[in-house]
Amino acid sequence: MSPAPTEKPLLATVLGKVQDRPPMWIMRQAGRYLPEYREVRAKVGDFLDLCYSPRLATEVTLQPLRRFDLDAAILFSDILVVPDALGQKVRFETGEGPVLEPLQPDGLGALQPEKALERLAPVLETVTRVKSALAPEKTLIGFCGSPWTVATYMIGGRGSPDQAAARLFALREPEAFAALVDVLVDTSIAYLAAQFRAGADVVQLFESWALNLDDIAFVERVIEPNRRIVEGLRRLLPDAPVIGFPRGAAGMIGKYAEMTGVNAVGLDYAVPLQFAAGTLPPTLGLQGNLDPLRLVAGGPQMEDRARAIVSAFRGRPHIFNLGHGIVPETPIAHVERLVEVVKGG
Ligand code: 1CP
Repeated sequence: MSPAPTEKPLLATVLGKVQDRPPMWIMRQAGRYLPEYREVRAKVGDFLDLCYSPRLATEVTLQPLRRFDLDAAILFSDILVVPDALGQKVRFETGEGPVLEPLQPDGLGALQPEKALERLAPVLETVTRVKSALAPEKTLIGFCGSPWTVATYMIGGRGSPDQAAARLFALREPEAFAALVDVLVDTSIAYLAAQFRAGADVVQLFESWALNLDDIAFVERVIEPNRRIVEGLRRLLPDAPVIGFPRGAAGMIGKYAEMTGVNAVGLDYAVPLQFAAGTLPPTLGLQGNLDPLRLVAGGPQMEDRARAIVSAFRGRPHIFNLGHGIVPETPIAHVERLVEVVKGG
């Protein structure tokens, strides 16, 4: 008889297993709060060069797991490698975030979906390298941005507090917007399937800008494209485990989970614990949802809230995480303490 495969507790939780202590990872766990990340980052010029270097991207993917007892590695890359691979050049300006040449309604023809996977080959090689370096009980998380979130950057040309450019584009140019979403859905399906084939155990759809949408727009721009990605992915890889993170979905989160078919949902920190525990289906995996600023401040307020989160979701599949990305000013000692609290009590 062949030996039982080593169980990956975090993957098992995504698939519905209830654990005594929640497995955990930290959103944006490889990044600027780590001195060893900043050291690697200083050696490369453009941020995208780091994403497209399998050797360096593998190194920074593994860095947080060397320091902390986390249950998963998340591929080091960015959601904006997809527009870049489609041929819409992306630059990262220091202190300013991403900058793209804003997409015009007549500019869709210039996108090159047929070239995207080839250009993403270095990222897929990173997945393979990380997989072979990772202990068997660790879960490897792949990801992409969801179509609406990626479209907000492609249309607006940068991050914005209200995504007004993309919201207006979707309303004024519905056909061009639908064509853009089609390109992003198809590219994301192929890209995520390739990540699974390269070694990812689970993928997360980052819908970081599921905010500022009325309920009609939420269904059309968030639920429907995410649903199509999950469906398309499972046509290629039945049972592919997917975590959806519709940040800001608020009262629509249950509908999002039900209609997209994701295995688990990431909760942002504004989702009330009792609302999530009381209204979301008991078999649905929940991930989250400590406010990243509680981790910056540390101390009893952080520890009490972390325990309250663990306790609210006890008895159901729960992955402990932050409710959004860790911020650069987070003290490492606070992360160490958080891991102790979640894992030990
Ligand atoms: O110079 C640098 O080091 C740039 C900082 C940085 C890093 C470390 C950016 C620029 N991206 C990343 C890595 C990254 N981005 C990862 C892998 C690291 C990990 O998780 O361990 C992941 C999963 C992302 C995903 C990502 N990129 C999202 C979704 C998650 C979220 O925070 O909501 C989004 C919205 C982006 C866009 C992006 N990339 C970088 C920045 C500063 C931004 C946000 C831009 C904005 O303010 O709108």
